[in-house]
Amino acid sequence: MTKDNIYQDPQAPADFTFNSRVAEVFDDMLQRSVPCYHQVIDMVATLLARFVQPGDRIYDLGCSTGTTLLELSRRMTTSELEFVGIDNSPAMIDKATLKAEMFAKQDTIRFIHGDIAAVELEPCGACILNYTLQFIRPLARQSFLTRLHQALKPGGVLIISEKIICHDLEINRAFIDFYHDFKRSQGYTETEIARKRAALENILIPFSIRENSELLQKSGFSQVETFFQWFNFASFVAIKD
Ligand code: GEK
Repeated sequence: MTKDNIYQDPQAPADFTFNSRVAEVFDDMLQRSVPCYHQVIDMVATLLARFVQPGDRIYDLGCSTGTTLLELSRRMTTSELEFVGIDNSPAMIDKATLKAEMFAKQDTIRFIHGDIAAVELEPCGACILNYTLQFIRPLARQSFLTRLHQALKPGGVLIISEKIICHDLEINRAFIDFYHDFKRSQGYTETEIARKRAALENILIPFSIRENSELLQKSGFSQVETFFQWFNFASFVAIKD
């Protein structure tokens, strides 16, 4: 796995983009930047095993290099599921496609280049949006989630993981400090942490748990629960009635 040292470079882009340089180091970047990344995938697999039906289509929206779908397809082999990953970064889709070929999963998983806020979604049993809604413009989020609600079959499941903010400023500050401690423990320097933070300003826009839950409810999901939280990261599950 290629090591992420993008923000050691003073010439790194001022605004974060999912270009080929990022795609190259992305698996290392996510593991070292998203607390409990693999545990969350594990919990997603557990939830899906419970809620999806044989033959269901499972979308991973903002699938990046395909890690989640590769893991799901490895674990959920019995019920003939159709796995579809969509991402608007060509470099990510190229990498995901290569990884699927490497693990002989090219017949089980389709990776599609497209804007998740615009592509036509076919009826599905599950939608996964891990660490991706935060990159969709806040004003576009509700209509986007409403489209996901429409695409899901009754009983279908939506899974969302996000970086989150807290309404209490002191708690918010503490959670961000704990997150930066985590990044230091993963080998990132102060400069890398500060540069990445500046590059994500106005690009990654986190909501609170309450705002995300309200957004999901306004988009048609009456059942919403948090199934995981690590300080300023949370995962939600919502079921379509
Ligand atoms: C994982 N879920 O491994 N349309 C399609 N893709 C988009 C859009 C959009 N409008 N906006 C952003 N992306 C993955 C990690 S990363 C999270 C998701 C992060 C894509 C973008 O290209 C990138 O691949 C992904 O969403 C976000 O669990 O980098 O913090």
